[in-house]
Amino acid sequence: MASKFCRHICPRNCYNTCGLVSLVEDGRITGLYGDPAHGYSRGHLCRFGYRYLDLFYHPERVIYPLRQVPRGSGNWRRISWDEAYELIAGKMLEIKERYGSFLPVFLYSNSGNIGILHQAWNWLAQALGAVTTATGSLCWGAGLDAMTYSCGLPDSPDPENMARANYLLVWGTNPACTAIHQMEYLYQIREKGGRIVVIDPVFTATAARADLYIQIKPGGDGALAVGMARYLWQEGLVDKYFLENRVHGWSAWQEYLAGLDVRELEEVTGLSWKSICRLAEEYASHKPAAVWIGFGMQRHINGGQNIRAITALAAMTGNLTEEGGGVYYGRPGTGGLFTDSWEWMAGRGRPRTLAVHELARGLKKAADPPVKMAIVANANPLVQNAVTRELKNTLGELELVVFCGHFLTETAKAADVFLPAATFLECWDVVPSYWHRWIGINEPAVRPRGECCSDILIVGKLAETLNELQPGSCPFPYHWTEEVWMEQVFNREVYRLLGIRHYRELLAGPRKLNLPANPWGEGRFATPSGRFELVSQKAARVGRPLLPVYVAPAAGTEAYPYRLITPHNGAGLNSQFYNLGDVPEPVAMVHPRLARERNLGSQRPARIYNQWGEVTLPVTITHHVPPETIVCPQRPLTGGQMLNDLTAPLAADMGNVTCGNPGLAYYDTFVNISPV
Ligand SMILES: Nc1nc2c(c(=O)[nH]1)N[C@H]1C(S)=C(S)[C@@H](COP(=O)(O)OP(=O)(O)OC[C@H]3O[C@@H](n4cnc5c(=O)[nH]c(N)nc54)[C@H](O)[C@@H]3O)O[C@H]1N2
Ligand SMILES: Nc1nc2c(c(=O)[nH]1)N[C@H]1C(S)=C(S)[C@@H](COP(=O)(O)OP(=O)(O)OC[C@H]3O[C@@H](n4cnc5c(=O)[nH]c(N)nc54)[C@H](O)[C@@H]3O)O[C@H]1N2
Ligand SMILES: [Mo]
Repeated sequence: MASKFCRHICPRNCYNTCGLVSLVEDGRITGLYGDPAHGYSRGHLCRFGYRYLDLFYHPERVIYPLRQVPRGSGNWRRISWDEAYELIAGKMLEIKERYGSFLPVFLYSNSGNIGILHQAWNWLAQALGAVTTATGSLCWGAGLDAMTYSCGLPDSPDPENMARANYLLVWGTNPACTAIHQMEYLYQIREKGGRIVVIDPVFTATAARADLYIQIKPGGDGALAVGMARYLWQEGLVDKYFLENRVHGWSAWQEYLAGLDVRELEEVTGLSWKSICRLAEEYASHKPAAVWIGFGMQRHINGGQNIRAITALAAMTGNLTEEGGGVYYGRPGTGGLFTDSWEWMAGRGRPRTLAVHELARGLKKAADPPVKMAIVANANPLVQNAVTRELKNTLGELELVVFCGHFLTETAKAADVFLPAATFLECWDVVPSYWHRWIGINEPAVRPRGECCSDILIVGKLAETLNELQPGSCPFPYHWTEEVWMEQVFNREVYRLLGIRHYRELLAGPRKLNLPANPWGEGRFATPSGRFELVSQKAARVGRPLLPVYVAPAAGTEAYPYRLITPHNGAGLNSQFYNLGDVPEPVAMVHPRLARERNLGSQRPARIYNQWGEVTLPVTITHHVPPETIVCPQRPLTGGQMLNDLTAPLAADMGNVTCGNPGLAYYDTFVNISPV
């Protein structure tokens, strides 16, 4: 029996980006394990990683191109790839003929697979130039901008070094659910006597494992941070040398802190002044102290500003540059590291960009020319984006909708054509992490199932068809094989940082980028002043506050008084893995007081509604959530319901600088609830 082992990197949009090894016997993958050579995941996987083969060989996986006539009918039939490409390319060219450019074609790819070669659809958009795309991040844009204002570049220390901290504030992230391998480093902090504090409106699985849990009011983080800053300043618990030599704007910041109204901070945070001071005292007296700023915290209209205030604490105490200490957030994976732009991308006109937080509105309103066709790949916007019902209606009005993915998701069901994508077990790729520094290679273990094809080769074939139908219409290099693409994206700088000369060397095992453990360890910042910036002219120029002042959180209305938080779910990853079975039913978590107020019964269905939509879910009554907040961990629902029907198309305060448009304030959605 012929057998071999192959190396992989999990390409899900996740902190962990684990290494895997597959066992292939007679052309079939028979085993999948954690790669012990991966220095961050160290041979471990998560509950989904261990089940990839069930997904790979899933009976419902779509492995042939399909066409649905009419759209939405469920009447899918198998078509050939040639038919699919000709249909799509033909429509694109017909549109171009009618409107004079590809601008009516909307190309949308998100984070289904974060591998570099899975940027394929974005690269196609760049090759075509004048198309319609979406910018802004559903994920982490507000925080990236905040880090840019404070520190110059969005970057983060090596998370393995977190274990060296003696104190850790886990602020608005729930790693027990969303970053399972980082928990190991958290436990190391505790084992050596360090302290872990969780700041979250919800008593999470991570909070349950902390030394101290602080239940903050949602969006009140900036108020807590400036309150702590005031105490540190008043008590002289600051690093004077650092403030005088490495920080821009210290005196302006002191003036602001002096004028703060303590009662107001108590009101906004829901915490007593005494407990705010105690937290500041603890934070300042343990060195090195680290803050892990989560993505959850920035999904608010004041999220970016709140993060600026938190980074100020690390600067004031000098923790920012300490080994193990400082602020952890994340680092854009490509970050200029891998090559992702080429000459052939230039010169075809500029794209029209729609803000992703209000995509439905943008698509509908686009005029001169209107949007007529959509290609959606690597994404499930009818589950994951805001106001999903509106988005569905808008897609329904287009002339052609193309979906590229693995399963008949909500978005796929709204398409005319389904293009079956290969999975990471069937194609080449390199998948950098936005959290740790390990880089591994993904090699195809087996040929793609059925007629599946990797995204990069699908895009290539589409480009080739465009050129066949109209020579010169698409400069995307369709003759490049996956291996040529790999050669292209790796460059001398990556090779230098990895200490290798060719990407194939990574088949022997992942390697770690040779980067400083703390990007700010030397006290140098890529800001205009070269210092950590409390005062940011860059922020002021785009209408953000000059200083990291706290901005009031969003509030409900009389009609919709309760906040709906839809955090990431331990039962799946975004909309993925819910088709594996053994998944707990979706629920709405409410506090006993709210249950009494609204007459809600335990496990009884309740209607949750606002101006955008409604869903009906069974209620779980728990003290783990605050009384004014309903918590529904995000996931696809069944029976045609969509949680994100409720999600308001609301912009976060930041995101434009790093992502081209603001992030989405998912957790500033307000609803009402009543028993059914
Ligand atoms: N309510 C609420 N909504 C949220 C959030 C929230 O906190 N609350 N969080 C937001 C965040 S942080 C994010 S990142 C977004 C994520 O939004 P998306 O990136 O749209 O979400 P995914 O569910 O990961 O959908 C990816 C789709 O890609 C497909 N896919 C996987 N691999 C491949 C591949 O190799 N090729 C192709 N073509 N397709 C593939 C999957 O099958 C899946 O259908 O959701 C956002 N939505
Ligand atoms: N199992 C699993 N893992 C995942 C994902 C998944 O869906 N499932 N998704 C991946 C992706 S795309 C992302 S972006 C990350 C996200 O992972 P996280 O960084 O953990 O982000 P969230 O789940 O959005 O929110 C984390 C916490 O923030 C809290 N929070 C909400 N509002 C506030 C606030 O105003 N202040 C404070 N202090 N806390 C607040 C929420 O209650 C929640 O417990 O996880 C990744 N990993
Ligand atoms: Mo995300």
